[in-house]
Amino acid sequence: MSYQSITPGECAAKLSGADRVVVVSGAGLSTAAGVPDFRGPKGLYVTRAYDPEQVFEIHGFDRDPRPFYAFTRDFLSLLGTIRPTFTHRFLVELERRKPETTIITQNIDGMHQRAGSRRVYPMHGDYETAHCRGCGRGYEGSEVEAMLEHQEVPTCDRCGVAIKPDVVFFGENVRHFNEAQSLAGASDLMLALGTSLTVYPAAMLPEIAGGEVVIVNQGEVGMRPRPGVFLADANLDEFFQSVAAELDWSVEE
Ligand code: CNA
Ligand code: ZN
Repeated sequence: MSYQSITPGECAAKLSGADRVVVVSGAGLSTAAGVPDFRGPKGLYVTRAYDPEQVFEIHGFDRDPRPFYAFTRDFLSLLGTIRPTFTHRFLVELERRKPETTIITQNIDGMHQRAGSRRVYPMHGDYETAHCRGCGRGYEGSEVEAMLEHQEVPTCDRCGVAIKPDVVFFGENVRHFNEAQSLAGASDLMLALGTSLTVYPAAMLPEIAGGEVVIVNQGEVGMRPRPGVFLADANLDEFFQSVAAELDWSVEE
């Protein structure tokens, strides 16, 4: 069985008929803003600018947190210079019109929140808070950022061990998984956007979706086709510009 393809017009019609829309978003949503993904053509698994399996691996961090902080320095300074994409802004409009819309994101870039989406569950955590790996003391993301100005690795005031931002690493539990599961089950339409659907457990959410699923992703996705799952192999911003035009929604800058 192959995927049933879907046009922006058909996606617009599905959105019109839905109330409980659940969006599962991935790194592809932010590539147009200039943030490299993992598995896309310019992703970190291809360019190896950073090795994700080394940078985001919890035992590796405990042995040597420097590779993660080298990545983090670059990543945070990049975030300071970029803006949400059209698709981020489209999702803000979607929530304005359909207040039960929820976003479950695998992204750690905070772009949904910056764009103005309110019901956002960052399954892979974010840089808003941090914890010491030694004594567990909590820190604000802004404190860690300030320490980065004069320390290669921010360390705990109390015990001297490295502080780790609350970004979920390989080998750690994801956040909000129970909510994510029940939201997926209760959804009447799921949009899986810019995700290769290969990182578990986020990748299982479309499998347990209560209603139809529309995947918009350029390139391969790791989900088996089944009835009720539609795929557009398309550029996200172009696709949602067409969806917005079909719906006659104006999307704010
Ligand atoms: P992924 O496995 O890198 O997949 C991204 C997918 O998006 C790929 O299939 C790309 O081909 C596709 N894609 C890229 N650009 C576009 C576009 N403009 N339009 C349509 N499709 C596009 O990333 P996933 O999110 O599936 O994997 C989960 C990992 C990646 C999570 O742990 C994230 O934390 C992690 N990650 C996050 C960010 C971020 O926060 N922006 C960046 C890089 C990696
Ligand atoms: Zn400590």
